[in-house]
Amino acid sequence: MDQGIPLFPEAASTMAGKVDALYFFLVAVAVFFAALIFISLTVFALKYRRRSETEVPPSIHGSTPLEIAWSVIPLGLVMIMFAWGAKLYFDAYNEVPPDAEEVYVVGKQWMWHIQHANGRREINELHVPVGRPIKLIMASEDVIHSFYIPAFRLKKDVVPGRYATIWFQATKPGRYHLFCAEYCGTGHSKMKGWVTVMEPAEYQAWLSGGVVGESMEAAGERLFNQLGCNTCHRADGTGRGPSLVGVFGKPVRLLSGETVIADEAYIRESILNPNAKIVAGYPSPTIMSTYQGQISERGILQIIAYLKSLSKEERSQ
Ligand code: HEC
Ligand SMILES: [Cu+2]
Repeated sequence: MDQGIPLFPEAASTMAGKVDALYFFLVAVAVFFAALIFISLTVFALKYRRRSETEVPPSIHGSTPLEIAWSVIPLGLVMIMFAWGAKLYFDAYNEVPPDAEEVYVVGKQWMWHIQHANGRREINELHVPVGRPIKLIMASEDVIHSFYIPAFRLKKDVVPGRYATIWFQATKPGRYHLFCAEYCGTGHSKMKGWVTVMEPAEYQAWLSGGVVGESMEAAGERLFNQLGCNTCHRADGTGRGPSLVGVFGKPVRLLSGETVIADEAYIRESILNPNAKIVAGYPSPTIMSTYQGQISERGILQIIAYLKSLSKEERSQ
């Protein structure tokens, strides 16, 4: 892989072929028109060159069919590019398969912290099984980073203050480059690593091999109790705040009359800026104080994993 400069990065995800097809189409259109223009330029220059000092060409006053042709054909072509590109974008970033395995990623100057649901952590390394959809839930601890795996044709900015989610399905075991694709300070060029795609059995062994700490869920539960969230948010609903059992993924009625889905971003905002959205039936301003500065992005992701598990338990009952 390190020999020479390959013309094309390896293709190792279900998206790669689709992105390349669009890319080849764009290149083909560009090459076709570039050739058409250069050839006509040369032919016309030769064919219609001035042959004598007195030669005066006939004057031409426009042509409606020509005008229509050179407006409609390019319009058709760019609409194809637009629709094709938009479809790929939605496939890549929005249509996350519901059975995707979740992996949590935190970017910080200048490394990628990765944590798997069972608690296994890695830095600048991401291990995934082949042939299974993986969803990455990504946050930044400081500035904008961009998570980039060329072999998967996958790139997503990770902006502080919000979650970025992407998914992929690797198709080929191997080791692939991982980069930060957004200039993020002096150490930016060192913010890179490897994605290792493994056979499922090998991956399972790897996953359970190096767990030193607790699962995301368990860490979240511990934090939840440590920070005193459990004193107000009691499972039986008798606390000063609402019970958070079964809240994740469901619609929440707000004091403002709006209804929002309790997704990752909503939970994060509830912890860092509790007044932004107050649950219907509770006083404004809220009695919940902000946890800004008391909890890291990773801690918030752990609490989210814990709240998700509370929703799953409820569903399976
Ligand atoms: C002093 C009591 C109190 C503490 C401590 C507290 N909360 Fe809250 N929390 C509330 C109240 C009251 C609400 C409902 C009003 C609102 O939306 O702010 C709430 C709302 C929420 C919501 C939105 C719930 C929903 O049903 O939509 C989440 C999520 C949440 N809190 C998480 C946390 C977490 C995580 C912690 C600990 C880091 C925490 N809270 C600590 C009182 C508290
Ligand atoms: Cu970076």
